[in-house]
Amino acid sequence: MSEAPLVGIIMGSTSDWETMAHAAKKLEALGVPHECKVVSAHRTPQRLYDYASGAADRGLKVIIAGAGGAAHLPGMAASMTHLPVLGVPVQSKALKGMDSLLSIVQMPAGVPVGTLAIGNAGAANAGLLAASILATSDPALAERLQVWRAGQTDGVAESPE
Ligand code: RP5
Repeated sequence: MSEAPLVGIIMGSTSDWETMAHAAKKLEALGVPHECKVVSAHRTPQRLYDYASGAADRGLKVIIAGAGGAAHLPGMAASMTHLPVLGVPVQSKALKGMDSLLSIVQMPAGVPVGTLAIGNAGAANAGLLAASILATSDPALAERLQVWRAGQTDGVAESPE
């Protein structure tokens, strides 16, 4: 997208992209400018500091952060910005994402992370939720979101056959 990004999608590893692409796809479908970056809390802490602390000044409005295992990325990002941070627990191999979920969801009071479901559904919903947040001050996006939701409703079959 050529417009300045409003949503920053960050993930701990390139291996998270398969999951986090579902967030990007929803933002693309709704015409929300966004960027996607690999930012690891453990392997690239300085990159995380620079990204999170500079996000608001660069014009970002929402951050979606996905990570797996000992998933500190969403919480650490939230600690360095006042922007809303949506956390996506990526499904890990060893513990099927329960480790990711518990690492992200149990934030101490004072630094919130809006935690979504484990895996692809969580990533897709993070994209939709970011769009909903932006739509509160963007009537055209609110209209696109409602059209998208109506299309989803229309697409549900009445019978399984
Ligand atoms: C986390 O470790 C990443 O978010 C990823 O989900 C997990 C495994 O990373 P790789 O070893 O595949 O790079 O930091």
